[in-house]
Amino acid sequence: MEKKELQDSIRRLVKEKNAVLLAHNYQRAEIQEIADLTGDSYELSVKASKTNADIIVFCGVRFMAESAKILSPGKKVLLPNANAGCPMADMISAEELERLKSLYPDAFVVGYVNTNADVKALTDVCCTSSNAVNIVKAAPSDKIIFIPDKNLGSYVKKFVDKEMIIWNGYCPTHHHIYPEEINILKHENPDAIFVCHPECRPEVVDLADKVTSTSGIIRFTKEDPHKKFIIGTEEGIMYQLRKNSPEKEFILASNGFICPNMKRTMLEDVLLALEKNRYEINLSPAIIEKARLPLERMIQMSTAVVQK
Ligand code: CIZ
Ligand code: SF4
Repeated sequence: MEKKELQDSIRRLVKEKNAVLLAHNYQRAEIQEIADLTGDSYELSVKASKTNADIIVFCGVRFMAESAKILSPGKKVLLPNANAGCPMADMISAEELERLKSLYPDAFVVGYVNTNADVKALTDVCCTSSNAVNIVKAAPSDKIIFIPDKNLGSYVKKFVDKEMIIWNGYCPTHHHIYPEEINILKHENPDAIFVCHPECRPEVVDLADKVTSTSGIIRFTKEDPHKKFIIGTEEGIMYQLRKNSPEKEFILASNGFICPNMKRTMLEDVLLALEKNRYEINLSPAIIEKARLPLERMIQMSTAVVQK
């Protein structure tokens, strides 16, 4: 089938089955083009939970579809490509977190949303890349276990005066971008602003004019008066940037800035997901109940900080 034919068939089924089609900011352009909602994993999960759809089709990676299920236990949640995982989320298991917690029983556990559901269930609060600093500041302890991303953890550490025990996980896609590449691009484009994601290594983050989440990058580049931006995050975001700011120029920090897992989902997978109700996310009620608490606490704590 041609792209347009596939897209039309998907849209027809989305409607027929009362589904909502979500696409993460890193998905292929042809998927973002037909999504009902695009965004970062957390905002997509929250927005989908507020719809009256019976089915959530989450084009992203597994932990994201799990978060959607945690916030919408009554809905069927489908991950169109069962192999779309997140290597960073897989870098810490529930057993490893249990062991770490037993070494620091008085620490407060802050987990980046990029964690699997059974790990989330063992955290005290979740955070996103845009609220991580505020969540750690608001945590009711001066001792923090931060999982799983060491790069986001060391970024947060710069802004808080707390003891932080940071897990050694990282996103292979963001971690493999080096400061040398950025320096060359900055030299070639002295009029460009460098915007990057905090999952990048600290030497890259240090070169940034703005550090924020994917949705933060889309918002910032739209509002900022500059005309040219070097983009330090996954390639899929270029679709949103060009759509939101067609008059501006965006340069991807590296040609290799591609997450293979985010690119696994193809239009054919989305069509089959809707035709065959696959691949359904199944989590035990106990995990859903436990993993929901840190997500809810994140909302309470980020609101508390904003009001201060
Ligand atoms: O949680 C997300 O959506 C990720 C992985 C990135 C971001 O900053 O939006
Ligand atoms: Fe995981 Fe990195 Fe891919 Fe995001 S970009 S899904 S953090 S591996």
